[in-house]
Amino acid sequence: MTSKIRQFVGGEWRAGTGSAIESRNPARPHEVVASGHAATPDDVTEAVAAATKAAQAWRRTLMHERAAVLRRTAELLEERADALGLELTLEEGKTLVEGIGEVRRAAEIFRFNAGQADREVGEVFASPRRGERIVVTRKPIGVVAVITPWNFPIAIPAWKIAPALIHGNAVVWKPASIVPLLAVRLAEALHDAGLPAGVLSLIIGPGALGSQIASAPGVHAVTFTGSTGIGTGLLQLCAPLRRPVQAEMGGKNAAVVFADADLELAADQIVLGAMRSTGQKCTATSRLVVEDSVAEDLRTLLVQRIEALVVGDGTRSDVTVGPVSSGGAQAEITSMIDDALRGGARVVAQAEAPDDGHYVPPTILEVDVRQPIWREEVFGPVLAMTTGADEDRVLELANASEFGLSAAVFTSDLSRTLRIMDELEVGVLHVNSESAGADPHVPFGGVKDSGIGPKEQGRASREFFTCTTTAYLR
Ligand code: UN1
Repeated sequence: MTSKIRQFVGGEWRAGTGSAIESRNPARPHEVVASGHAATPDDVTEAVAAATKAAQAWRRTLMHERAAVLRRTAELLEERADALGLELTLEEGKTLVEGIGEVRRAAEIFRFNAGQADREVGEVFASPRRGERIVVTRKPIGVVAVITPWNFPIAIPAWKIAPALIHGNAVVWKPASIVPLLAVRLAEALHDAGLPAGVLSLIIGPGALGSQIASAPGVHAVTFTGSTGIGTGLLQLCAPLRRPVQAEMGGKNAAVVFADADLELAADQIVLGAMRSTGQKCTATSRLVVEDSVAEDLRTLLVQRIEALVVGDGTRSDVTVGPVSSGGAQAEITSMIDDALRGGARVVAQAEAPDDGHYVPPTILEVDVRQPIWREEVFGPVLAMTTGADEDRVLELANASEFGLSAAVFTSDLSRTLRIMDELEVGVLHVNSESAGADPHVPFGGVKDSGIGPKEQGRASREFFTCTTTAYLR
């Protein structure tokens, strides 16, 4: 049964009067999951006007009242997790375990952010002048444009919308148009939880609507997750408006394996990091650097694990890797693998994949580090591998990237770990675990071309979603 794509503007659900849009199941591409009509530029104008109006009252509600709405949203998402998780799998392709897990993760993010009301909200400083205190308070920034990708259709929206709301902002949200159904579900949960009209609007449609929201008069800040190309475009769009942009962008995350590592553990974690969510995470492991002396042993362990993967329709309980998101993504990733092979790369391991959906076989390639596949983000189940003679060379290879989101380091040497914490140019470092994964209570985000603006998640998120006033009280 096909679900309805609806727009949510100023507290009202509407059908949308733009062009016809639909989402399809990447495991069974003939199957339409949701259909309806895109929003129009007029919807955006209305949504921003509604947000501007609603923001005035929302910022004045008690933080604990806002927290109650977020907590109720978390409960509703948890109650609906199985149904929404299935819809997520049908629309985005990840396995059902990943789909349901993601809905629960979104609930957890709302619950963490509700808890912000119980934590300190400002700072007090001593004054060098007698009879004075200096107090730093935080206020909402106003109306925030939220632009989200397709690979985490509910968790990434949650980790932008929840902090925006708890800190008293109104939101105009444009999700990726290939996963509209989960966006509708999250807006429904917020509406059902009692979010006042206009505090959140949902605009589904082509990318131009995202640019319109980001640059609309009345919007104060833009938070974005997606490709480095689109993020850079948003930065350019917003610079002359002097509008802050938080952009979480690409990654080319390395796993680094030293000779002293537990190789079985490393092989397990590398395959999870590279292949979970079909490699479609900005935090996925997409490069592997191994110390020469253990490379052959690690290859053997990786081959066993890759061959054990079951690629297929994510609704099947035996499947461990789903399809990629679309036919376009499938064609692009396949051509990157083919180009790499033509350029001299060698297949280390490859799983079987069916040919009746948008599947790409999970693949590990041994590459020359001058090849594009070593540098460019693939966003699919592909891991490029090389070796290095010693710690210095291995770290040099790991750092030789324009990106700097996450890394996974495998070692049992504490001194080495401490050196690596200083030397690796990444925003998120996992030692003896896979490169992906992010807890809701700690900062998340990259360095170099992977991100710009304050970090997301945890208390760090308030750096973006609030502005401060430094008050000298005498
Ligand atoms: C994770 O590692 O579980 O777009 C989350 C992305 C990241 C989120 C990764 N912003 O893939």
